[in-house]
Formats: sequence, structure tokens, C-alpha cells
Amino acid sequence: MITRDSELANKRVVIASNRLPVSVSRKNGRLGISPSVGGLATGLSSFHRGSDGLWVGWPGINPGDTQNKLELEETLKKDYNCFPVYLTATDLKKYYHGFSNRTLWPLFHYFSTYATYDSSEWATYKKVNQMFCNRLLEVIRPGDIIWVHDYHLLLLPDMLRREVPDAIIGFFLHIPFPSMEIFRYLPWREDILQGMLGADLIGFHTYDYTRHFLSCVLRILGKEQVYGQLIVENRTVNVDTFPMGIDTDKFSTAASSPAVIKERELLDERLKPEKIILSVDRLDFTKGIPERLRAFELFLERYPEWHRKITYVMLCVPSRTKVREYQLLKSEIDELVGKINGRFDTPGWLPILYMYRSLPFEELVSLYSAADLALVTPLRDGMNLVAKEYLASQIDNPKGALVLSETAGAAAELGEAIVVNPNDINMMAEAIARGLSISEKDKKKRIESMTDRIKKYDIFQWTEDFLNQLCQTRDRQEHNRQFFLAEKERKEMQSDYNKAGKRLFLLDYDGTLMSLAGKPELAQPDSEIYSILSSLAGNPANTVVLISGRDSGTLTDWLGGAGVGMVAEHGTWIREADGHEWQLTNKGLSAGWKENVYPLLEMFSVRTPGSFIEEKSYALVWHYRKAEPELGNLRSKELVDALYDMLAGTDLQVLQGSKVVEIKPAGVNKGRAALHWLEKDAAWDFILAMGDDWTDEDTFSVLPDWSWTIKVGFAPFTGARFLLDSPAKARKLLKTLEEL
Ligand code: ADQ
Repeated sequence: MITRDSELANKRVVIASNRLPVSVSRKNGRLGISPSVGGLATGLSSFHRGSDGLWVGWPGINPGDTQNKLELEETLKKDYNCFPVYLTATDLKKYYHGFSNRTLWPLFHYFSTYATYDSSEWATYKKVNQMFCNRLLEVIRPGDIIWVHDYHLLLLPDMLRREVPDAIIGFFLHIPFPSMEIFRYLPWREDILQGMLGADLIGFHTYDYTRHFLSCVLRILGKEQVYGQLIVENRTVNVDTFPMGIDTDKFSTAASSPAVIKERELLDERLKPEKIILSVDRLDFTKGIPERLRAFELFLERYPEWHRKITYVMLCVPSRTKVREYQLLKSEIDELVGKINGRFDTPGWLPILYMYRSLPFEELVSLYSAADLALVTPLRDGMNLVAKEYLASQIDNPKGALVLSETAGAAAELGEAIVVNPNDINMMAEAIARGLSISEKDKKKRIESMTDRIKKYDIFQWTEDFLNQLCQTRDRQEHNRQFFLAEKERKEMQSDYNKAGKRLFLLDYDGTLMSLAGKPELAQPDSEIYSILSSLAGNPANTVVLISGRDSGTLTDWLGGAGVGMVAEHGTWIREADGHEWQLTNKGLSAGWKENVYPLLEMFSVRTPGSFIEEKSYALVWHYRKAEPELGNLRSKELVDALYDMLAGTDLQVLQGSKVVEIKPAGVNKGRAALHWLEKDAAWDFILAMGDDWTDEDTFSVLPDWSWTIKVGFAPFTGARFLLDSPAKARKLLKTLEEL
């Protein structure tokens, strides 16, 4: 049993991300190492430093000659626990600048018009993911936790899974996961989803991204989730939300350190007596920098009383400087800053202080703690750690207000900020004015409640939470694995079978012996099913009963000659193996109710393209397997709701099966029908029941404990003793029993 709190607490965590937390650069022929900038690196570095784990990623350079390379690798390993993956210029061009940043980044941030789709870049993306996989295989030990990060490595979890089926793999996406409407543009959408599903646990910053991912998995791969769990080749994959935190102590401690206090004094002196408005971003089109500048210009236009009393410090860290869109954006920003400063400046006052560089940590914190107002207004942002870093740096007498974009993941947690639509220039200009004039008391209250929250769920809590859940997912997998019918149990079953003198088979048909088809009439038995059933039934020691929800006519047509007993309409009708007559299990049934219920089902069929009604003698069924999955699921819930209201006080029941809603008389079910055979003969010494649906649970529930009960397909909750993952395996099992 795996639980991180115990044994796993001692396991190594091996992080894989595009960039290492340190960047290597060459200066005057010598290699220098400095911390990497960016949300992922700054966030996770704190965790990595405090653990004995490893980190695999690109160091930002190709060291060239062997001597340099060896030295670099030694230093990275010894001082930073880092293991480099080297990328060639072509790899960088196609995998990093290309597929990662020209396809996935814009698309996942809803800038679909910026996204390009180039198959050679996709090929390199796959190749580089494989290189990461190979590098990991060199450094991991059995039992390590492998934690893959971000959109550069979406294929890596599955690649690793194929090499090390038993590996413990987590995946976290730092950027938004877009809605299906956007994600579907991607020509390689199946591969990307499959790649991610190689992980045991997949994490996102917000509930919306989690929901979008699950919806894409359903609509593109047809996989249904239950409470965020998916089944992928006999494994449970867990999908959940983990809003990333920061190292709050690091920022609050730094904010009160002598170095930062000195920096702040210098800053105050330089900008006094003005109020400071601050923004800190990587220079990226998702960060909404031009929109923010326009809003600031409008604010200056509308509120001349603030002229000379404020300075907007705009800090941009250079990013992806080789990509053309970023170069164009840089020019646009330069021009806008020039224009606004030119329009409003007066001797001794410059409205915007624009810094295009990365700042050392102390200087950054001094800016955060000196600012009266922070503008965090990205057009889209997975989370945005700057907002949290700013809050964590507000110590002593918190004085800062925060304007935050509703499309940043952080907005889900920081509701006390002044929340804006980053495309609404007017709204943002007003928010700046409001942020500057908000009362001290109000500001303090807001800041404190947000700070409390980010302290509680800081980066350490975040990593612990993710890793704990990863371990729990593995626990659950192990638990489920016990239920899959293994060779050992199969042999036991065979021996029971061989010894038994009177055997009873209770078998569901659709989804159990036959894969589910889009339309019920397409699931006709093939010759294999027919021969399995008739051979089993041909053995005089065996009684084989098909227990189905289908109508008696279809069952007679399809399998009437196989020598098997049959149950139709989930237990309404039964037919003995040696008879031809169908009998009602309950003579008092009536069908008069159908004409009242039919119109409701008809209304739902019209509103749900692809769905249809099936009429049985004592039941009505609404099928939605062919409907668009999410709409079908939604409508089925609405229908069930409406039916509960309509049928309250009647003796009818509503039954939800696999993509069907069935209305039938209460008290009729497969379990009752199974009892007919069970009670017929007390001498059964072998019973095998198989089913895939909720309706089969009634069968399982009436059988003696020692019976072989098997659920076909995954179910988080079942009364069956064992699981088999497909109708093909169910058939194979029956064939082996009778040595067919
Ligand atoms: P980023 O897009 O990099 O991260 P963000 O979360 O804001 O965005 O992190 C930026 C980091 O860079 C911060 O830690 C900040 O301190 C630092 N930084 C920015 N400008 C700087 C400067 N001039 N000098 C020094 N440091 C600077 C991605 C996603 C985000 C997500 C993070 C983490 O795009 O949405 O929040 O990963 O998951």
C-alpha cells in the first residue's frame, strides 16, 4: 500500500520540465549559472531546493566541447541536482519556438488565430519528448515519483508509461486548458490527450480547466469520467484541481530584510511623494500589456488630479525574443509607452517608468512592497503568480490594492481584488482610479483575507497536496487491480467448474458479451457468441440464461435456437431453456401508463439530436448513445428529474443504464428473474453471473456469496466480486471454461 504520508514521504521526486530551474549562459568564454525566470521555475524551485529530488530539463545552452560539457554536468548535478537535456538549434526552433510556443501556447490561451499547425514541428515535438523520456530513464530509480510539468511535455507521461508501466507519474499543466471548441482545432488532439493520460494524476490550476480537459477526453476519446476518474487500459487516472501557490515566507521575509528596506528607501526617494502603480510580467501577448497601457492612458485623461502624484512602474522581463509576434509586441509596447509619456509628462514627472529586463529578487520584492496598486491584467493566464507574490510582500501595514483580471486563474482564489475584464479599457481605467482611492481600512481588510488564503495554500502545501493525491491514486489503482480477474482466480474458477455437477450461468448480453453499438439493432450476435452460448448450453450439466433488457421478440429472433433460457425487458418476461413460450413474471402488470409518458420522451428526443425512443411491451426506453455526449448526459439528468416528478406515487420506476433511461414497472428487475432459476434447483454448485450495467447489480445482489460474479468494464462501485475490462475478455473466459 502506498501513502505519501508514510513510505512515500521518503521517495525521491524527479521533476521534468522544459527548462531547468537554473539557466546556463556563456560570458567571455566561461559558463555562468543563474536562476531561471518564469512562474514554473520560481514556484517549484523552493520545493526542489528543500528536497533531495532531481530535475531534468534544458539548461538553456549547448555547452559545446567535451571538457565544458563534463564540467557543466558535474556542477549541475552536484550543486543543483539537475540533469540537462541538450537541444540542438533545430530542436529549439521547431519544438520550443515552433510547436510549443506557436501552436500550443496561443491555442491554449484562446489566441487561436495566432496558432500555426506545422507537421514537421509536431514531429520534432514528439522527438524532443522522447529525448526527455530517454534522459529520465537514465536517472530514475524504481519507486521514484516522476512529476512532469507543462505544455512542452504533453506526450511524455504516455511515453514513460510505455517504457515503465509501473512508474508513478504525475502531470501538471501550468497554462489554461481550453474549452473543447478551441482544443478541437488541434490536428493532433487525440495524441495530446493520450499523451497526458499516461499519468496517474493530472492537475490543473482551476476547476474550469479540469472541466474542459474532462470534456475533451469525453468528446474526443469517448471516455467517461466518474468523480474525476477515468479508466485508461485498466488504470484509474485521476484528474483534479490544484491552484498553485508560492513560497509566501520567502517573499514576506525578504520584504522585511535590511537589503529590501534599503532598496525601498532608494525607490521612495526617487519617486516621492508619488504613489506607485506596478505591473510585472513576462513580455507576452497573453499578458494584456498594450490593453493595460491604453487603460492607463484613459485614466490619465479622465483623472488629471492624479497627474504628478503617481508613477506607473512597468516591469517586463524579455521572453521568446526570437519569435516574430513577440518582437512586434515589443515594438507596439515601446511605441505606446513613448506616446503616453510624450503626451502627459511634465518637467520632473514621467508617468511611466518602463523597465525591460529581469530584476534581482531583492529589487523585485522592494517594488512589490513599495507599490500602492498592482495591475495584474492578463488577457488569459493559467494562474499568475505575480498577484500572489505582490500580496505576500505586503507586510507590516498592508497598503497595496490589487486590480486583477477575471481571466487569470488567480481570480478564482482572489475574489477580494478589484476584478476587471482585461478587454474593457473603460472598466480598467476606472479600476485604477478606484484602486488609488480605496480607503486604508478597506484595503487592509481585502489584502489580509487574500494573504491569509495564499499563506494556507503555499507552494509547499500545493506540492504536498499534489503528491499526496498522486499516492492516493496509486492506492486506488492497487485496490482496483485486486478486483480484476487474474490468472490465479481464473484457474480457481476452472477447477470449481470442473468439479461442479450443476452449473448456472446468468449472462447479460449488451456490453457484456457484445460491445455496445450506436443503435440497438446493430448489436446482433455474431457466430462466435452463438457458438459459445450453444456449446455451453449443450453440456447437460449447464443451465445458461441470458438476462437482458431487450424485448422478447429480438431475443427470440437472435438467440431463440441456442438452447438458452432467456429474460427479457429486465425481468418482465422469462422463457425456459427448453420452452418456446414467454411468460410474464408478474401477471398484474399494466401498460396503460405508456401513453402518458411517451410525449415527455418525445419532447426530449426532439431536443436531443441522435436520441430516440424504444417501446417495449411494459417499458419505454430513451436511448442517447448516439447523441453528442455532453448534451446527452445533461438531457438525461433533466429527463430523470422530470420523470421523478411525473411518476411520484405510481408503481413505475426510472432506471438509468448505459446511455439509456428506462421506465418500467417497479418490482420487476433482473434479480427477481434470476431468483426464478436460483430457486428452481437448490443443488447449483457453480454459478457464474456477468454484467456491465447498473441493472446487473440486481442479479449480483441475489446470488450466494460464493458465486462467481463479474462486472464487465470499470465501475467504481459494484457488488460483483471481480472485474473484466471488455466483452472480448468475457467471451474468452467462457470459451476457456468449456475448452472451446
Ligand atoms: P508565467 O507566464 O511565467 O508562468 P507568472 O505566473 O506570472 O507567469 O510568473 C512569472 C514569474 O516571473 C514570477 O515568479 C515573477 O516573479 C517572475 N518575473 C516576472 N517578471 C520579472 C522580472 N522583470 N524580473 C524578475 N522576475 C520576474 C506560467 C503560466 C502562469 C502560471 C505559472 C505557474 O503562464 O499562468 O501562474 O506558469 O504555474
